[in-house]
Amino acid sequence: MTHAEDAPGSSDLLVVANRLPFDLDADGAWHRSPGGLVTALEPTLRARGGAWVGWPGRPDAAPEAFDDDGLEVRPVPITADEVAAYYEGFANATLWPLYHDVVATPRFERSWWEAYRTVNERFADAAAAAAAEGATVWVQDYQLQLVPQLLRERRPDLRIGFFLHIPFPPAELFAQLPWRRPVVEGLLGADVVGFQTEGGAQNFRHVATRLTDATDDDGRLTAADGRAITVAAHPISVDASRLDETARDPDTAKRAEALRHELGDPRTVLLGVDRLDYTKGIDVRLQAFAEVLEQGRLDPAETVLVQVATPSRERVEHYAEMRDDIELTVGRINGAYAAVGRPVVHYVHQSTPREELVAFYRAADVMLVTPYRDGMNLVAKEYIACRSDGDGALVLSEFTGAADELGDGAFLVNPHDLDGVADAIVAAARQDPDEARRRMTRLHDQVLEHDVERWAAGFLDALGV
Ligand code: GDG
Repeated sequence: MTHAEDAPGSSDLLVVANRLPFDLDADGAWHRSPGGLVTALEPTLRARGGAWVGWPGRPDAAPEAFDDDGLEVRPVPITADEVAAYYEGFANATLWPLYHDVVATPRFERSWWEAYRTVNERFADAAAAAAAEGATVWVQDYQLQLVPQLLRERRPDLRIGFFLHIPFPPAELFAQLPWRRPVVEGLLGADVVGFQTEGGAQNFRHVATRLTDATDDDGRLTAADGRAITVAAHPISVDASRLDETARDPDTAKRAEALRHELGDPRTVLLGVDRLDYTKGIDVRLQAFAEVLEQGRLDPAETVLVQVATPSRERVEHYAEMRDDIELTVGRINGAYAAVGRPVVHYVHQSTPREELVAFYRAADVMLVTPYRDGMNLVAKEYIACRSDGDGALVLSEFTGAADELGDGAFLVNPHDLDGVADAIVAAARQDPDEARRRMTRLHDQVLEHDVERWAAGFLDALGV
């Protein structure tokens, strides 16, 4: 590992994230894994000879750094034990449930915390080694909250930003964390700390002033050492113009039509697309749908719900349980309402190719996004970006970051209120077509304007890049 006394690296702009934009396979070959973050940041990083520091996704692998067309790729190795303790443990069984309103009970394990600290130190070492004198480093997400401070200790010359993709919880919940103070101090190592919503930013300011000597002056924190820290909302978005283009492609329209046909040409197609995660409220939308069918408000002979539930974190305890519950519910609904060969719920527990997902978005009359808590929820924005035709409707949980921006045009629901979700499903499925078009056109314009590129530019601007 390289420490501060070594010569600085050569990158002026670095992204530090748990994962690299490439996956390493068992044969040692790299495969691109293009997410929204990568799409948004790659052009800027390449233009500036930037670097990406992250884990290659394979335990115990320690591949060499390499250059990919102007982007320096710096792998950080993580052992299998650390994956279990740092990633599956502290990140996904402690922080994830704690930051999502304790929807599941967080586990507080001292050995997980130790591993989290060790791995955060390794990321900070790797970033410190790659950064040029005075470089800007943008650290991503809850897996790496200690990195800003650790990096500042190693390289006080750097400009450091941090963005949290998930919600930052209210002080009363955050206070449960036995390591609450070091986590806040970790984040306060940054010059700019960004959140998805103003609510998250407020929660953080509150926690920071309560747990440390930082003071808050109208959104600008001053840390105990006198440094000014900007804390603000930077709502993330999607690569809207590319989605819009794919959705407008005649092949997509054809595929969407074919999908509806394969579903039995129903009058109404409802759609859910989520990582199979207990925060996403897949259970509530299934229950609400079942009630709507039971009450005869939608006819099972002419309504279909497609739920794409992408496999996720299968080695984390709560996830396996939740999967069983959801699959049981799907079976029950089909048992009660489907005709032979005509399921009312189509459940896909597989990763779906991007183009196919866009065709699903185009085919769906109603998109169901019902998380109990979600930092932003990109699926809601992707659906809207794909609806340049002005059709479709969005049922959206008020507990998503997306609701802050899209609340006006969506059918907002409280996912804890089953009656309310059921009413919204029916209202969305049966809304007046002219009113529907007005709503969707407004939403589409909003998402196309506020896309992920704008998000990245806004954050980098706040960092002074
Ligand atoms: C975290 C925060 C925040 C899903 N299934 C498939 C697939 N997906 C894609 C979606 C979307 C992404 O995964 C999921 O993004 P979300 O925002 O909905 O949720 P998280 O994964 O929980 O993301 C969240 C986000 O970070 C960004 O800051 O919005 O609040 O929790 O892009 O399309 N993509 C493909 N096949 C699938 O089967 N190709």
